[in-house]
Amino acid sequence: MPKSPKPPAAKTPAKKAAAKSAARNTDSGPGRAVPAGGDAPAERMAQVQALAAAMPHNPTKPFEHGFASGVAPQPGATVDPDSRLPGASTLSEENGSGKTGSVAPEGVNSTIEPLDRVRVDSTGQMLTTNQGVRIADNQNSLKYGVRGPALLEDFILREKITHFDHERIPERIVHARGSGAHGFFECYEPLTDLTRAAPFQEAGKVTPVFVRFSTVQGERGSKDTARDVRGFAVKFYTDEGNWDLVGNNMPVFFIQDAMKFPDLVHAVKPEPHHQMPQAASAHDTFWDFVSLMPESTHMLMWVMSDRAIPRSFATMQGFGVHTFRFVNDAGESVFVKFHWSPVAGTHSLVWDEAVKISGADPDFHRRDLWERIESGNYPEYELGVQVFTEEQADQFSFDILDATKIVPEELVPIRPVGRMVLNRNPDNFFAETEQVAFCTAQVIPGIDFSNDPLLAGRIHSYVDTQITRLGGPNFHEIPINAPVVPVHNNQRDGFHRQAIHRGRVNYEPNSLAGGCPFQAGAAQGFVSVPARIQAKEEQGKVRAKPEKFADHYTQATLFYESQTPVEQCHIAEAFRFELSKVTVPAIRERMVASLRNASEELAKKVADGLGMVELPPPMPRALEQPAPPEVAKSPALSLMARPGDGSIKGRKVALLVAPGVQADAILELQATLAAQGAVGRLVGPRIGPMPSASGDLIDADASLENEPGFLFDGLVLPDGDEAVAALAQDGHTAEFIRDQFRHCKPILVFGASRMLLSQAGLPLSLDKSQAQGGTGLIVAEDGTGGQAGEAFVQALAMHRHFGRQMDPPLV
Ligand code: HDE
Repeated sequence: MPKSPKPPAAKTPAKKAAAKSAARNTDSGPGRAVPAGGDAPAERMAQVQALAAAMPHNPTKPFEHGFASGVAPQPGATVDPDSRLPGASTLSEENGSGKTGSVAPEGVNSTIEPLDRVRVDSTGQMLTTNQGVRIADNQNSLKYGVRGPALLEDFILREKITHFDHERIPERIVHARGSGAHGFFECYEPLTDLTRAAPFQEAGKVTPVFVRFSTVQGERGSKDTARDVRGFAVKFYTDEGNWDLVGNNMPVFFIQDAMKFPDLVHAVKPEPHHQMPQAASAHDTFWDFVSLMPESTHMLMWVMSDRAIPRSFATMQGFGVHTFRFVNDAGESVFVKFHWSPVAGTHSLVWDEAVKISGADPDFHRRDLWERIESGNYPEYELGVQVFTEEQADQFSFDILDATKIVPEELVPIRPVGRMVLNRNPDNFFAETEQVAFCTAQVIPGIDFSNDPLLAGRIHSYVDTQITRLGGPNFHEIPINAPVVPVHNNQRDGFHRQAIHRGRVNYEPNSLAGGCPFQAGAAQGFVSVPARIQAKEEQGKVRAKPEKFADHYTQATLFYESQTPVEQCHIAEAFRFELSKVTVPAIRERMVASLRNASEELAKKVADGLGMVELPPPMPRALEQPAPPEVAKSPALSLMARPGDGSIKGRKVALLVAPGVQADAILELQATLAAQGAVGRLVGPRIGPMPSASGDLIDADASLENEPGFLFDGLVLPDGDEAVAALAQDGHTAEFIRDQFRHCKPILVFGASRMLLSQAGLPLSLDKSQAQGGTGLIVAEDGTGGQAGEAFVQALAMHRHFGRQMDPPLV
């Protein structure tokens, strides 16, 4: 095995920064090999390149033909990597935990220890069948003579094809499209007075977690940026068993009773006759259903807001949605609601941008999560709890068992209790992210359920669906699902059983195994809270909802009234867009009639946008006199209320370049961005090296064509007459600039590039009074960075500059 040649090291800090930036992208790269050095992603990129370069062609190809070759196959060509780096699935494999274990031991398929037990590293190993038989020839099927018929006895071909034939499992009926990551939860302080749940027992206690984010409506291969709720499912591998907090990025839901879930999902999924549209709620059946289900109005406000098109999984909140219970050692219980808040703040896309991204990069969120973790910008969230007693709950104007209602923060404040950091990418998507099985029924001592009828349905549903999806009742043994504590019970059989139990006893009580495994008892085992049921004398078995569930609009109004004007605008635009896609006018009218009960202003705006001449009369309400709400406005419900830590980590900036570019300011800014955890990409008319104004070569790692403007969080236009002339000649440039402008993202314009702005039909300066904190359009008279660069970084940290927003857009 020849060794792959060592890649040359980067010589100047600018080259190092360029290499670092190029290595942080997973979708396109520079035209020439980046030099090694800098940091781990750059080193890996250089080593992967060297490894690939060491095998410029397939040297055994000529030996695949002819009878003589067939009876004496050649060994395959291999190259020794310079280190283990290029062979790893992920750079984050070094971040071990009690669940993930560590890095796969070299060349070993180990059968012991946490997940290392099943991790396989094939470095330096020969190809084998699933039975461990070494395969001499992986190129040809077995035939009778080189031109003869294929033989049935070819067990190697049949094994390979049979496995391939079965490589797909049924996808999740909802939340099929998802991305996952490992990480940990760390407790801030003991919550022993409230709960005996293992993760909350000591300050600094660390519990491994696996998180899966998802969209709901689309199929497994659908786009990431659909308008949709996002799943936010967390599996805590605690030392008292697994606890799954299977939440969403919105704190309420469409329906109040599990009985309606199949109807909701049938209505939102592609219509059954023609299977359209994919991953979209903008169609007749969805709006037909929800307009007949006014309890969905509050959730519709959330789904029509920018919450439904997050910028990143790292910039969205998560919620447990239902009311749960905390239970302490004494068996005392309080109600609790769970909230995850991203340290990076809550940031979203705008709709036009989301639509365009879904074409250019359907993996936008998956890529963002992966790249953040690979480059050490670990997504982090704070867990907060709202805790209240049963007596308090009885006084609220709404029912805490109703999943279409929030408990406003002004009524019950959120107490921060810990943080979660996602610091390791899965080694293998299928084995981990696809096979992970979350379940609301999985709780541990210290956590219990409320009587929310939606939650009750979920407690049944998850295991049930997983039995089909994962092929039988033993999916808890799949490594990603297995707890980190021992499992002992009398279950033995079923499809794909892994555990091999000693002995003949598989029942309890028994004497033949000394009574083991024996029940743990209240001190150590799970005990359900013996909650009182407030059954009235005259009430027996019944199919009905509690009275307060009938208030369908008060909190929809609260949400809308609590948004900033820009957010209100986006909500109206989203309703307008979605309802414009409905083909049946009566459905539109019904929805507007319902909206009138939540907000006259919103209903009017939507109706105007839909060309309705007259507003339909308000929809009759299920409850004419709802209880007066405790709060009329909750500023915490605005996305703008959580700008985050002000960092620019994980952001992507396009630095446009072309031959003759004044590269100094561009490279300086690229280095500044890299130092703050952002990625500045050199985007040229094509990828590859090009001379700068000073004659040095710079290397574009993305092109105007392969990375369009809307994929970036900010744009820098360079100085240099020749470069600007070249960019001006490429029609992509004006589109690039217009999208950045339209989506209200920061633009920095150096010297000669001012003409590119005018060419794109944009003003050189904007009325600053329109935009608090600046317009995000920074024009530097000359071609140097300095102050302009700093202003740009600040503008980037503000995310968007909505002072520029216009409906319809200016360009
Ligand atoms: Fe789910 N849901 N759901 N759901 N849900 C599933 O379980 C269900 C609901 C949520 O990343 C399924 O394994 C019912 C609310 C997430 O693997 C299924 C009802 C919330 C995920 C199921 C609800 C959620 C699921 C599909 C109404 C927010 C993805 C595949 C009673 C609190 C988890 C699977 C992952 C997945 C049933 C409503 C969140 C069919 C019956 C409310 C994040 O079992």
